[in-house]
Amino acid sequence: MMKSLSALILAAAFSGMAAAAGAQDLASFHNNMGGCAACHGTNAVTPASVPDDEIAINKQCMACHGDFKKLADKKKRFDPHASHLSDRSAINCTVCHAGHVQPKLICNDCHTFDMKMPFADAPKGKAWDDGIDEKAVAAAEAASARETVDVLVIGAGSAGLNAAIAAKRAGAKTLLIEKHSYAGGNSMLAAGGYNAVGTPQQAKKGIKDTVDMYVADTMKGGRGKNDPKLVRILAENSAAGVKWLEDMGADLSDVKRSGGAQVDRTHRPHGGMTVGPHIVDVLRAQAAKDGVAPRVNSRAVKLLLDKDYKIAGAIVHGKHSGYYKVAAKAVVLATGGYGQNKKMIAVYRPTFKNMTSSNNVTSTGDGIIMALNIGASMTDIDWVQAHPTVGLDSRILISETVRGVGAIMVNVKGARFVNELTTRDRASDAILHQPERRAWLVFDSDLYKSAKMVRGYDHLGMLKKADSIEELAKICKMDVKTLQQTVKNYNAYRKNGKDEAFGRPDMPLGVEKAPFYAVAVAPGIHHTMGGVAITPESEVLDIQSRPIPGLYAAGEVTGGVHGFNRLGGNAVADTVVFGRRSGEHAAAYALKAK
Ligand code: MEZ
Repeated sequence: MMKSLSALILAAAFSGMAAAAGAQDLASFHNNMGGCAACHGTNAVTPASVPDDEIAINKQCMACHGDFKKLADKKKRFDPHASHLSDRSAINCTVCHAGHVQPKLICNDCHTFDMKMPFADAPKGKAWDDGIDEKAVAAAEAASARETVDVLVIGAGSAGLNAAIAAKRAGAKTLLIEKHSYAGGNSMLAAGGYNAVGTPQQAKKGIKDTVDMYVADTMKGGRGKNDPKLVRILAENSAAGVKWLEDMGADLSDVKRSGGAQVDRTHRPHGGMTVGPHIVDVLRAQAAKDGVAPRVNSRAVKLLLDKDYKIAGAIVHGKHSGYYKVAAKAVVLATGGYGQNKKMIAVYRPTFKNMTSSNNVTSTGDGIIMALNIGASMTDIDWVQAHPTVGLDSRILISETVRGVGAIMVNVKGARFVNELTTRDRASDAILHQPERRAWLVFDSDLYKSAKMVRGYDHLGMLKKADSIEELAKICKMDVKTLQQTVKNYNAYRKNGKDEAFGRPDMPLGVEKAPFYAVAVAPGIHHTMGGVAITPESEVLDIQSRPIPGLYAAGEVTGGVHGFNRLGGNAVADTVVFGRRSGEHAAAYALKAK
C-alpha cells in the first residue's frame, strides 16, 4: 500500500520515539500494515484524524485478531477477554491496547491483577484528559460550533443512556458523549437491582406492595430529608421503567429484598446475576439501534450560556479531536457522583477521606463542578453513603443481595452485631464500631448455589471456604465457640420465624449446609446523595431556585431523591426513571425553542 508523505513522517516520528525509549509500541509494531493511515485514515494523517470513538481502528484490530470471544483463553483463570469484555462489543480493543504509549490494564481500575500485556514496556504517555487547557477552552468558545444538536447528553451511564434514547425517540437531534473509553459509568458496577412497585414479577410472587409503601421506605431510609415530590415520581414511574427496559430486551425477572424495604421489590436478572452490566449492555445496544450510540473519549469541560442565561451548549474535549464547541438548545447532565474525587470527598465528607470506594473511576463530580460554575444550586451535597460491605482491602462491592438472600454478618470474633437488613448508614456505622472496624459475611452452600454473583467473588479469590463452622472460624481467625453459637442461634431464630437478637425481618436461608463460606468486608464510599437541585421535571435550579432554561439532570449528579441515605436498588431506579424523564423534558424544551 502506498503511504502518503505525512503518514511516512508520522511513522518515522513514532518509531523513532519507541526506539529512543528502547521499547516498541503497538503502533510502531503494526507500521507495516499500511503505515499511519491504517489507523488515522488516508486523507489527512494527523493525530486528530482518528475519530474519538476509535471504532474504525477497533474493527481493524478485530479483523486480524478476531473478536473477544475468539481471543478469550478459557484455560486461564483470569482472561480479560473472557470476563466483563466478552459480550460487550462496544468496548474497544484500544481501551487497553494504546497505540503509541504503554497499554493499560483497565481491569486494574477495580482489581489488582498482575498480568503482563503486549508492549508493556512502550513509553509512558500523559493521559489525554489529565487537566483542562483553559486557553484551548477559550479558543473553542470563541470559534463557531463544530456541531449543532437539539439535546446534548453528557455521561453515558444508565441515566445518560436512558436520557439519550428518550430524547431521540421524542424527535430531538441528540448527541450522547462519554468522557471514558467505554460507556457504563457507575451503573456498570451496580450489583443489586432495580426497585419497582406494581410489576408483574411482584404480582406473580404474591407480593403486596404499594406506591405509598415504596415512598414511605425511601423517605424513612433517607431520614425524611428526601424531596417527597421526587420520591413519589420515582415510585410511581418505577414499574413503567422496568417495562421500558424489558421492551429493549432486559431480564429483570427475579425479585428480592434490599435493606430498608418492607417487601421484596428489587428486580434483577434471573439466577442472581448482577444488574448493572446487564442493563448497560441492553441500553447501549438500544442506543446504537436508535442512532444515539455514545461517543466515547469525549469529555464536557464547560457549560455554555447565552446572553439571556439560557443553555447554549458545551465545550467538549475529544481525545484526538481536541477542544470544540457543541451548540445545543438543551443539555442533560448525567455525569454521576463524586465518590472517586478525593478532593471533593475531603471537602464535603472529611471523615471518609481515607475510605476505599466501590465507584467507577469515572465518578469524579465533573457535572457538579460544571454546574456550580454557571450558578446552579446544590442540594444535600455533603451527604455521602458508605456501603457496609466492600471487600476488605479491595474496591469490589459485596452486594447487599448476599445479605438479602441470607448471609449473616459477624465481627472478627464471630458474633452478630446488627440486623443485616438495616439501612446502609446504620450497618456501616455498626461495623465501624466493631473491633478492627471490619466484619465477615458468613453463608452456606445453598446461598452459594442460588446467587451467581457469589461465584464471581469466589473466582476472584475473595471467599474463605470450610467443611464445618469450626474450621471456618479457624481459617478466619474468629473465636470458634462464638461463631458456632452465633450460627446455632441464628438457625433457631429462623426456624421460629423471629430474630430475637437483632429483629432481622427476613431470614430466607439458614447457615446449615456445608461447605460454609466467609468473605471479609469493610465500609467503602458507594454513593454521593447530594448534587444539583432539580425540579420534578428534571430541570436544574439556580441559586435562587429558578430553573436554568435548557439545563436538565438525572441520576447521581442530582440531589434530593435519596435524602440522607439511599436505599439499595433505588439508584438504578433513579437513573432509569429520571434518565427517561430528563431526556423527554429536554427534548420537549429544545423542540419548542426551535
Ligand atoms: O443500589 C445499590 O447500591 C445496591 C443494591 C448495591 C448492592 O449492594 O448490591
